[in-house]
Amino acid sequence: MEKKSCLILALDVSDREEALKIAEDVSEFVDAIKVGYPLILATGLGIIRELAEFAPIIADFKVADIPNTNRLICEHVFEAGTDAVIVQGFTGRDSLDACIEIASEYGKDVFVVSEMSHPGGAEFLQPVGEAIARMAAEAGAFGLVAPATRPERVTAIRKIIGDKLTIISPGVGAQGGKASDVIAAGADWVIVGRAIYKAESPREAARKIAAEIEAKLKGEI
Ligand code: NUP
Repeated sequence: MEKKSCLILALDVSDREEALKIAEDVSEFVDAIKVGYPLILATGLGIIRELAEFAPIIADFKVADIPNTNRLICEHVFEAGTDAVIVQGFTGRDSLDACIEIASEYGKDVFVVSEMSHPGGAEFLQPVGEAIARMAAEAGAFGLVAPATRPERVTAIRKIIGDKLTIISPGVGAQGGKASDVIAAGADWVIVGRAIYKAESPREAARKIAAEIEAKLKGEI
């Protein structure tokens, strides 16, 4: 995944035409499109290849099962044409290893959730988030998912993993996080859903967030 705008679109709409239209409109300003259960359950896995014409695709299935089931899920995900999959880390090293093994067979990437961005993410996951980050680094994951709603946690996780892994960070916009703060805290990419796809002009919303990130990276703000 090439780092240009440092922005990833979370495309959680449920209509195929709407999804394709938004993807086309914003493609100039996003480095990847993240798809998950809402879009895939509504439209089917085939949408992945259609969307892949506009940007690399990250499948947010938060895979969280025993190693054999994880392996089977990841095979389907990569066969469908995705470039990366998001998996949970709390299931342990063997479950994560199964995902990474399949990903490397396909030449694809695995992102591991270390801590979730919603308030409930602080209840059970946050206390083990740093241990999950360490495990993901040891296991050879490509990156981590860390919360834009708590930039200080992104910084703490960045300290643990150094430059070894990338960080993608959801929670900007609708959940209250600010793109430039999260990039300053150490994230490589911010993930934005509703603040783009629910905007009157998704293209303009994406352009503005990309411009904010660029200004931060150039030290202009
Ligand atoms: O911790 C997480 N928080 C989160 O919001 C991990 C995620 N994968 N996500 C996803 O990011 C969430 O499922 C949604 O697809 C996207 C954020 O969307 P929005 O809050 O910007 O609309």
